[in-house]
Order: sequence, then C-alpha cells, then structure tokens
Amino acid sequence: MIEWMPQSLEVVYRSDRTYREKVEWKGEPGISTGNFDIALERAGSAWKILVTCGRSCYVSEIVIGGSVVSRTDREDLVFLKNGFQSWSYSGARGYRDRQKKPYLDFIVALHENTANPPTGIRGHFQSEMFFFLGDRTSGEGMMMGQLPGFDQYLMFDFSFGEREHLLNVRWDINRSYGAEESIVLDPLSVRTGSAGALLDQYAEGIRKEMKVTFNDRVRAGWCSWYYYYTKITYEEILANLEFSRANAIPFDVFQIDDGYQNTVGDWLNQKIGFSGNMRSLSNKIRAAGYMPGLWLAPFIITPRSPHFKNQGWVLRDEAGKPVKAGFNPLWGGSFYALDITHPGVKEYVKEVFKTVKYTWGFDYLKLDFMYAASLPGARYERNVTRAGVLKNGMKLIRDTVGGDTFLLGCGMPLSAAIGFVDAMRVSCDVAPYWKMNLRDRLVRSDSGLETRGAIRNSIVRSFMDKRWWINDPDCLMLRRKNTKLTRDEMESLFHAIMVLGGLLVVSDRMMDYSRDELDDLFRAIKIFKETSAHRAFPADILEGEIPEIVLNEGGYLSVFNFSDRKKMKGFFREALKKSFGGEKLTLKDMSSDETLTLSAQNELSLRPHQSRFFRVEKG
Ligand code: 9PG
Repeated sequence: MIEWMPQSLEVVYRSDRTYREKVEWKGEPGISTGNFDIALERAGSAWKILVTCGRSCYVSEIVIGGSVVSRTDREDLVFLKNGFQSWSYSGARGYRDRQKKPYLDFIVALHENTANPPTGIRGHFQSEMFFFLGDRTSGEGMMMGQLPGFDQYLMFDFSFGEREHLLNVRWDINRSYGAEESIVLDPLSVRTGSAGALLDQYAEGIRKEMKVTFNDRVRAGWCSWYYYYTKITYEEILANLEFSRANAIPFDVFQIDDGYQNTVGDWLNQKIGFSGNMRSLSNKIRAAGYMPGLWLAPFIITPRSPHFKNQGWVLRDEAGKPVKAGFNPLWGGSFYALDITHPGVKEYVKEVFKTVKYTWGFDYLKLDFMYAASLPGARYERNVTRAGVLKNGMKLIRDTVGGDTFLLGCGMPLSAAIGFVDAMRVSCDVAPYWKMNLRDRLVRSDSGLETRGAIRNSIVRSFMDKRWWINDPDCLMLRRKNTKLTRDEMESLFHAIMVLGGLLVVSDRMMDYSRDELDDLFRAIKIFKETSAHRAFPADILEGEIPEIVLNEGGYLSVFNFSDRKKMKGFFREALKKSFGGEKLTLKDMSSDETLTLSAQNELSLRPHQSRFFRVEKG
C-alpha cells in the first residue's frame, strides 16, 4: 500500500515583490487561495488543474505540498529519479543515499534544473517530469508523471521519512498572464502498480496522446567528438570518410561534431580548413553513401562571437547580468544563454538553419546545449514559460529545416523534446575513462561525464526508446589505444549499446583500427541491425544504483557488473522465463560462442566492470 496525501496548495506570484498564497487542500474539486481560483478535476488517474486570477498577473510557480505514506519499510523503499535533461543523473535512490550538490552555479545550469537542484541532503531527492516510488522486493509502488501538453516543467521534491515521506509537486510557470487568460497546468498522473509496467504505460500513453512520430531509419553512424574533440580538421574528416567508404562500413550517418565553427554562436563562419568547404564536405559524405551530419549549439553563445554585442540577444537575469550557461575551457571560458524570444535572435536562428540545411546540405543535425533556452532570465517575451521558450525554439528550427531533417536533441530537457526530435541523448557524455575525473568530482556533481554514468542513464531511460524518439546512449569507442577504458569496460559500453538498440554511433579515428578493431565494428553493426528493431528493458531497475540485467525483446540479454568488486550474478532466470517464455532457454555468448543452458543453479562470475552479452534461444 502506497498513497499520496496532498495537504496544501500554494501559488507563488510576483508584482512589486514575491507573494505566496497557501491554503489547505486535501483533494477537493475547487478552492480559492485569495487572489486565485483553482479548479481541480480528477479524470481517471490524472488530475487536471485550471488556475484563474481575473486580472493580469505574473505567476512564478504552483505547488501541491503533502506526503506519500507507504507500508513498506524505508529500508526496502526506492525512489526512481529522472533527471531534467539528457545529461542529468537518473537512477534508483534509497533513503541512505545522497545526491551531490554542485559547488558552482554554472555546473547546476549545465547539469540540473536550476529551479530544482540537488541539495546534498541524505534522503532528499529531486526528480523531473516523473518519478516512481516503490518496494524494491515486490517492484510495486506509485508513479507520478506529467502529461501533455508539456507547457511547464513539472518538478518533484521528495524527502524520505520513517513511514511518511514529504513530497512537493511543483509546476514551474514563470510567465505573465492577461486578465482573461487562465493557467492550464499540465495534468498530473498518479498510478500504482509495478515499476516496469507503469513506466511502459506512461511512455505509451504520451506517445499515443501526442501521436508522436520520428524518423527511425537513421541508426548507425560515425561522430568526430570522442576522439578529436575540438581538434577536428577537414583533412581528418575526409580521411575517416575515405576509410569508411573504402571498407564499405554500413553507416547511415557521418557526423561532424563541435570544432568546425569559428566559435559557438558564430555558426556561419568556420575555422580555416572548414571555411568555404561546408558544401563540398556534405557532398563528399553523401557521395560515400552517408547522410551528412553536423553539430550545433544554437541557443548558446561565447563572448568571442560578434553577435554577443547585439542589443538584447544575450539572456539577462532580473538584475541585468548576462546568464551564464556554463564554462568550457575548450571554448575559452564561460558561455551564455541567448534570449531566443528576441526577434533578432529568431531571425539569426532561422538564417543559420536555412544555411546549414539548404546551402551546406546537412540533413542530420545534433542540437546541443538546448537546456540554455530554458534558463531563468528576463526575456523579451514575458508570456511564455521556460518550457514554452524551448518548444517555440524547436518549432522554429523544425519549421525551417522541414520534416525530412533528422534532429538529435542533446543536453535537452526531456519533456520539451517530445514530438520535436527524431533521436534524443538520454545520458551524459561517455569518455575514454570509466569513472568521473577529478574536475567533476571536485565540483561535486553526479551528472558529470563518465562512461559508467552514461550507461546507467541509458538503461534507466530505455522505456522511452521508440516511443518518444530513438534513444541515443552516446558513442561507442572500440579503440584499444588512446583510451583509459580497460578491455572489460570497453566491452561493457559495447554490450550496453548493442542490447539497448537505440543509436549506434562510433567515435574513433578509424584509420588507426587494427584488423580486430575493425572486425569489432562490423560485428557491432551486424548485431545492432537485429537488436535495434526492438526495445530493451532492465529486469532489475529497483535493485541497485545501476540495473545490471538488460533484456532486448528481440531475444538478447546483457549482464553487467558495475561494481568495483568481483560478483556472482544468478537471479535472472525468472526474468528471462517471464519475457521469453518457453520451458527451456539456452544462452549463447555472442563473443565466445559458448552456450549456457538455463537452470536454477545458473550463476555467472563477473570481474569488476565486466559484462556478458547473450542471444536467448528457445530449446
Ligand atoms: C561538444 C560536446 C559533444 C557531446 C555533447 C556535449 O563544458 N561542459 O561542461 C560540457 C558539457 C557537455 C559537453 C561538452 C562540454 O558535451 O554531449 O556529445 O557534442 O558537447 O562540445
């Protein structure tokens, strides 16, 4: 038994200063806070909420306070947290866990929802868009989630107690309304059941309601980032392209990442080598049989861009200071958010995308650092929510490049991306190392780049794949040199990408491949052709910080050991029987061809960070 007990309703609004009107609310259909009338209607498992003021107002947020009461001992209770954007930490948390609070504001902007950041307090967790709370052993519990239209960001603020756990449900509004306008809050769905089924129903319900469509035919490719970073050159792109063509590597897309442009926010000027060559580059990629892909971060800008000085282009806070979107040494320091509601910025964005698509000929666009559109600030347009700003920006891009352009969202708040992107990064960046480096540990973030965290997010968010978009688990690196990943770690990334079946994008200097490495790539693409037709799901999503048993519905299984110690894994037999049926199942190891017949005694011994990848065969 698990139950939501709402207790209060609060409207936070601004005129000469910030006001809070809070009243008791226990589920009645209508209530007044004083200045605001609120109609709350329960339609099936969802709450529909309408707020009216009767005169013009600026509403900051609306909060339902209360608690969740559960009979499960908190030792066995798990909070499944979803991060704000692609890179933000997602995973299962218990009452003893602690989500790190970043030291620096720009890290919060880069990794989290600035309106709902981690607090660093033990047992206190934030989730965005949805969460699940339930019993680790039975898998049963409650899920709350935001439903369309996704006009606001919906934030959950959860604190473990003994039996009663505090929960604030917060709609981020931050926009002004005219006297005749009412505020339609995105509906809140509240359901109980088992974690896997609830996540599936939630994703499926949204897909159907929004009639989501996306291009699911572009699935394998090459990307320059994780070998070259910003040091990419025109010659190296062409050398990889030639290698790929000569070896007939069956990629769909060939994507140039960050590093070709003059500076971020100055897209129509390029570095020497790329300058004047963008069209010939896309022509050459197309001639090799691939879709030309290009990276852009259209909603941010560095002070080195000539547009930085344009009046009104850079987003400013209420005090008039430019809003920092992050700090990147590779770009020479701090970078800032653009006010994409400004008419001049809109014109520029349109011109950039027209040029990229129609003059240069790129059909696959990786749109990065998209969270910046939604950072808090004083915008030119005051009557749009933070989510609305990003959605309008996406609409502008989509309208400019047309429906036949493949859009990949990255660093992007999830709810605002549904219906706009074809694929979506659901994880932080992978890296040629397993665990977060010193810089990210020092700034205290759980969302910093690392291969391990990227795999965790991609597994936890696998239920979104092929429903809202194609999941991008970030790149595969097969190189055995120029990397700190051990063989076991490299294979774990390989197995995760294989079993998940979303996108497979390799990021190596392919000319350096040995025969074995090139064979790995061909093998990866071949297996991926089969797995990518199906969705995958973790069988143990509540069991630990990172699920370790992932099943692909096409009949594949990956078993991981994400811990730093040797481990015996042996409890996946039931999950397999449930998913694939059949009295007798055989597991065929895809690397060694070894076969295992499933029996109650089955156990796998796995080294730290090791994994195995199997085909599940009946009989
Ligand atoms: C290009 C990269 C790649 C990568 C993206 C994104 O400074 N930073 O904190 C920072 C965060 C993320 C990041 C790069 C820098 O990665 O996810 O695939 O396209 O941008 O710059």
